[in-house]
Amino acid sequence: MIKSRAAVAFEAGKPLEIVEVDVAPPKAGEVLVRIVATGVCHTDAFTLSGDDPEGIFPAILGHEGGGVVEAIGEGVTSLQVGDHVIPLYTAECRECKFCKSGKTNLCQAVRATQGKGLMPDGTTRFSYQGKPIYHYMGTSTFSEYTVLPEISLAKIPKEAPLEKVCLLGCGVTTGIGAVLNTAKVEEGSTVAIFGLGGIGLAAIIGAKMVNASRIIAIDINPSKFDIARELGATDFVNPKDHDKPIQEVIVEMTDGGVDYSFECVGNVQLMRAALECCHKGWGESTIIGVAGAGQEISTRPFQLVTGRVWRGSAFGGVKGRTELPGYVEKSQTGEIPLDTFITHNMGLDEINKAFDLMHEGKSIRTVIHF
Ligand code: NAD
Ligand code: AHE
Ligand code: ZN
Repeated sequence: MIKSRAAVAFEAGKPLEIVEVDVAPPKAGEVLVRIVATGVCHTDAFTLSGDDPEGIFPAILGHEGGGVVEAIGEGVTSLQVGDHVIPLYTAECRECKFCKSGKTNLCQAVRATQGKGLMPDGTTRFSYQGKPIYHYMGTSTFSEYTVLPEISLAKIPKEAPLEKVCLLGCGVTTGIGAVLNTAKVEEGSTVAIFGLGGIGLAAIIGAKMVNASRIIAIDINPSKFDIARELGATDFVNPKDHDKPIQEVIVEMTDGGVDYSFECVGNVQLMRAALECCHKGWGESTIIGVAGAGQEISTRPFQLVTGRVWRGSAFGGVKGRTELPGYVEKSQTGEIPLDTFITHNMGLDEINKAFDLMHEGKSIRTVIHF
């Protein structure tokens, strides 16, 4: 057992508490990681709010980390002590039906236990005062030390700054990947991006990478427009400035609708708008935002009958162990400007402030340093 400073979510809807937890050593096929830095993603806030059907408490949240391998369990072959890694909430075993399909990044090797807050053997490595603390998304990066399956770690070059590339563990990769891997946006396309947080802004980078002809950035918080412009957005729309439904505004701006849209908020009404602002005959809308328990999407089936397509994307369709090193490289060459996303840096003790800044619309990403 080792001691680890961690931000524990003891109850839904309550602030995280910084305590010293006990971390058990890695078992077979597992790896102990010292987290150097972690981003805070809206999904952490979503689960803390109690809206996540898979939310389980007490747990150690966090899924956007960067760290160093401290110890390996029996049988671990792809990682060594000292390796730099990014934890993956979407594992990549390369052996399951999903991995072998060539059609999805949704490896299912450890997904069932991960959703229950447990390691693959059905137990937890975290405890506090002798009582179990659950894992979260298989990553639990809000802890100085965490344990993950070997297949849930992407090895990255040691030169890459962990306090920046941690953002590739979720938000930045998700937005870019949704454009490149899920929607496969082509050069010259028109694109609408709903929500300009870490995910939506990263989707703008993806759209710029493929030379989209128009990138329409939509947010009810106009303070997000400057960064969107810096990253390559060409048009800016605040739904609050319009009396008519936002899909009608976009359709009018684009001679019938966009080729591709992305919902990066988690609002089911906005998901409908994002679908309905797509061009008749071919427009495709990708849902990235996560909606709470009991929420459902709706539209007239005629929207699909007449050629629009509704998709969804998890972690941008990215296979982490295989593809993340390439994303890290792009961040080092500046093609993925991670600094633009990091609006705040702070220590673990201040982590609740990171959640406040997100809810107040004042941050894009806060990086927590251990
Ligand atoms: P964020 O809070 O940083 O950004 C959300 C943005 O949406 C904010 O700028 C906010 O002003 C804007 N917004 C809110 N309501 C809006 C509305 N009605 N119209 C237009 N804009 C509106 O969040 P984030 O970290 O960027 O995450 C965005 C969503 O993506 C969340 O639901 C998160 O859970 C989800 N997510 C999904 C994946 C995935 O793999 N599918 C990965 C990461 C995050
Ligand atoms: N647990 C929730 C859904 C949460 C969700 O959709 N998670 C996204 C990642 S969000 C990262 O910030 C995801 O990848 N889902 C795929 C998966 O396998 O979890 C619920 O509704 O039960
Ligand atoms: Zn996330």
